[in-house]
Amino acid sequence: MPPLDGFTPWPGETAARYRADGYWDGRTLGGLLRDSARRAPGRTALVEGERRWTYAQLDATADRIASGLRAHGIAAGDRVLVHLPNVAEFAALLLGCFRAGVLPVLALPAHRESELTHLARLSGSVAYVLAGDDAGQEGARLAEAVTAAAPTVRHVFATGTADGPWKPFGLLLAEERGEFADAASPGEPAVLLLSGGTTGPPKLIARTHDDYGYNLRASAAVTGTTEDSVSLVALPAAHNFALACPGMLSTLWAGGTVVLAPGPDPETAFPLIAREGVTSVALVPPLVLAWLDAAELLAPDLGSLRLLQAGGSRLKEEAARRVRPVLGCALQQVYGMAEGLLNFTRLDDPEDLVATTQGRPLAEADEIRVVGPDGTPVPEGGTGELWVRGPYTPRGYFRAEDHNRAVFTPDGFLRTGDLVRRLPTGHLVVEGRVKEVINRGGDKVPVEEVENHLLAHPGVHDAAIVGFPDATMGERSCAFVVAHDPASPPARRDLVAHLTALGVAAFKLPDRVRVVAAFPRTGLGKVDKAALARSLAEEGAAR
Ligand code: J2J
Repeated sequence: MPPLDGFTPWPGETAARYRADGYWDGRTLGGLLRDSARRAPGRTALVEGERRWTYAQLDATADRIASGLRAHGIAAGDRVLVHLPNVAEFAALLLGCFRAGVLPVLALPAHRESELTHLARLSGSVAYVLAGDDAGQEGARLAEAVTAAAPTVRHVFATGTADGPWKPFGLLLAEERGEFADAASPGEPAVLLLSGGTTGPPKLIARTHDDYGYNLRASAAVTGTTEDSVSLVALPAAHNFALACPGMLSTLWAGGTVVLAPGPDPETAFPLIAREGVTSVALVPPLVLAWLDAAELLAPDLGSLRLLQAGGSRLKEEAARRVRPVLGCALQQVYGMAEGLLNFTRLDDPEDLVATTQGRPLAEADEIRVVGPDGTPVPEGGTGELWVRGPYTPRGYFRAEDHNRAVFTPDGFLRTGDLVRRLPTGHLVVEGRVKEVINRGGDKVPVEEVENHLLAHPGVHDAAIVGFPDATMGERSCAFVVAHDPASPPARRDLVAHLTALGVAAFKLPDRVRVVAAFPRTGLGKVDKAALARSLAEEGAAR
């Protein structure tokens, strides 16, 4: 298999060190399930609704999918765009891909034509897999849009029973023919994850079997995930947090049980927790708040729950301190990124650290710098941008050379764009960011991408998006617009319809729109977004 072009490997010496120190163990992600299945074939691996799979059954299904991919001419090194909710097919497909050396490209369920066509083209995917039933007509539109925009896409498969411009997912399941010989190489990319937001169009991050394998094993260790664990996957499993920290894959590596929830709301999750004896779950902060409020109201049976992980955006201290008394389980804060670096509060950390910090790095080998605007370290305890280099933080985005030159330092540090403060214990507090992303309760709104979409509206002369504080979501988005014709400026309704027609994920739609005559400018002539944010704050105060 030729090496994948567009992937930036770690330098040879660094890679050798990670291998020698045991971070990279030379195994493949396809092997992780095989090992668990050999240890305990009869244990329950996966639960989705009324459907259940033992490890032996899931393992055999992964083999059948690996063969099915081959039967459709999908070879090792090929990419497949995966756009599925939390259904068993998602797990089976991923494991089959790993075994076949095929790279899943993980789109989020909320993504629409705009994101999907971009991801299909960027990755050069040969197939697109979507949920046929749930999406109905929408699914047909997406399938047509992706195949029309990305000529590399030769196959579309859909789960469910609805007819559409696709083949049924079941065709990917070849007849059982015994164990599929693992076709992957540990040093090569295993999966392409979507970045939580950078400048310009969405970026992908290629994670290797070696690096993601470490991510899985170490996440299991730091969360106490074992074969006795029952992990509820309530956030979209396609997101790094719910996929591998520990989420779905790390739990399977540890031999525990994965329970896929159709949604993260308390009404769905609480009965599942009681029914399946769920021991851990990962949530974004707005959901933590929703769970806390619902638990106070409903007094559900959450007796089995031992750990609630909160991450994706900053959890307020007040919410953090309610977790144990209200939900009866421990809290773990997680500050992670699809780019690699993960920080966790530890299970034996003092309560104050758990309530007030976003954790410390997972690996001893994670090299952390906290730097000022000039790139030199800030004094110990000061706030600065986090730079990182380490055994599960790849050295470049996938096929994004120009961007990589701007975002990675010549010696391989990723400039995360997050502003952090480091305590003497090594714990980090996320204080803000310098990157142009709005963190809407864990959903990342890529500002530049949405601004460009707004500029395509005939009534928009110029557009600038800023965040504003929100008690539940942490932040929401406001689009400031300069109209082409000040006498008839576009309304929010028009702009939302425009973005929806372009196929932009719903969480990127601006929560507010403000029409202005001109943008305030900084001394350098750039749009003064701080001034725009202040004008929103004044508006709020004047109410
Ligand atoms: C503040 N900001 C946070 C936190 C992420 C585990 C957990 C989260 C993600 C994730 C992930 C934050 N407090 N606790 O992949 O495995 C913001 C930062 C970060 C960006 C990454 C995981 N946790 N953030 O959120 O790739 O700004 O990953 O750089 O979606 O989310 O976004 P994403």
